[in-house]
Amino acid sequence: MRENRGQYTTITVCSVCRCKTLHKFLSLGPTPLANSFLREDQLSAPEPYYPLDVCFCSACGLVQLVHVVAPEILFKDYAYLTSTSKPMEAHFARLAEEVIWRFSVPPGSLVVDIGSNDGTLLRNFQKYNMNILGIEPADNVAELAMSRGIETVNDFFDERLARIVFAERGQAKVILATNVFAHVADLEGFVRGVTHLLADDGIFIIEVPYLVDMLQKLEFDTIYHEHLRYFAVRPLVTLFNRFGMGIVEVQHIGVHGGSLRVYVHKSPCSLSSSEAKLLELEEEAKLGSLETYQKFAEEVWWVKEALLSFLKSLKAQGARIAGYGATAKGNTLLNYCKVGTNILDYISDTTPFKQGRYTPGMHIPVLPESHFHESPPDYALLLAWNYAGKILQNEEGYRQSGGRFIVPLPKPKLV
Ligand code: DWN
Ligand code: ZN
Repeated sequence: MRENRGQYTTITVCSVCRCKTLHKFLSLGPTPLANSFLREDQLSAPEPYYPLDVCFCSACGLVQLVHVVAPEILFKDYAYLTSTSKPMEAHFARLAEEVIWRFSVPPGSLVVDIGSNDGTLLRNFQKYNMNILGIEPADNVAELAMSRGIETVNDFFDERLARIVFAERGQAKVILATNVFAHVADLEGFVRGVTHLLADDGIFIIEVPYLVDMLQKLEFDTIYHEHLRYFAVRPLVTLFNRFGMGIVEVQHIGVHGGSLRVYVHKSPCSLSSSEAKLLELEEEAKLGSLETYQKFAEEVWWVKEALLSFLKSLKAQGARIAGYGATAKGNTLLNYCKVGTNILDYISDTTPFKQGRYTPGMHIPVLPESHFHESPPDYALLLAWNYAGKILQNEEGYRQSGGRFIVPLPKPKLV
């Protein structure tokens, strides 16, 4: 473990409303970065750990991390590739079609994807002859996208970059930010950049994990340093209002354990029925009350105890257990619950970059999925629980031959 003062900052005001009304309710303890998979030669070196604490703003309702790790440390070299999860490819193909048909986006329109990763989403817009542009800060990932024919600016998106893109390419008809809005350190600069680059009749679309799902399904492993905020509709309304923008529609979708897809215009608009319905749901879920979060923190502690004793009892019976999916969220789960190589023999994963490496903190070897099929464990701990449906279907053979999946949350369950 290594202390990293100077590489993270501690927030004093809310990143949405700028109030100082922040209440810390959960600490997952010093934790390594969720995507810092290690090479074998790095295993004996001290590993950087950062505090992982969460607070609630009682003024606007935003849930956010207390400590912000410098974006260059998190995102310049990145392990996660969208295309390694087949269900996400299908999800993004549907998203592109919905956007194009719903907003009648004509061919040739500028479509900008912020946090474009390997270009999985943009490829779908390319098929419809859109003028596509990816913005991706990770050098290795941007390079891969370029090699796949996706024009990509290798940089962080902010107001400065928005002005450059605008000067070179004109205004964007569509700006997408899927699974990146919660990751942005300078949220205000980001939104200002969007208002600058977006055409007056353009549409800005974000997808973020939904706080209600995280609380109700105890998805505490969604918490890691990359995710600075855990959004609900109410703080999003406050945020976009501050910039004179308006939410056109909000969809509650299934990806990543339950997410919000939000369609935003550059100008204010009246409250949509979808927005009103979710605001009501948030009232019912008591998202405005600190006690809701304190209760969540207690439940998180209980689920850790339950998972660990469940896995230990299987081990005591001589079971062989492996992890399935070396996910970022899995590393929160493993580090917080202290599940190491005493419990998991290995974790199988489809991402070439992760294979042959070790998980941050617990140092569990990551092996290709072929290994899972050649040497199937008695139990597979499903760390990629967000794809449970698809994975259980794909692994029908493993299950038929007696293998069992363990779904860890909201409480450990055998499938
Ligand atoms: O926001 C973020 C989300 C979108 O992606 C990031 N900050 C980082 C990343 O989080 P994650 O790693 O928890 O995401 P996934 O999509 O749950 O990761 C899936 C992982 O599991 C990948 O490494 C691929 C792997 N996988 C697998 O081995 N077999 C995935 C599937 C579907 C499979 O069948
Ligand atoms: Zn606030």
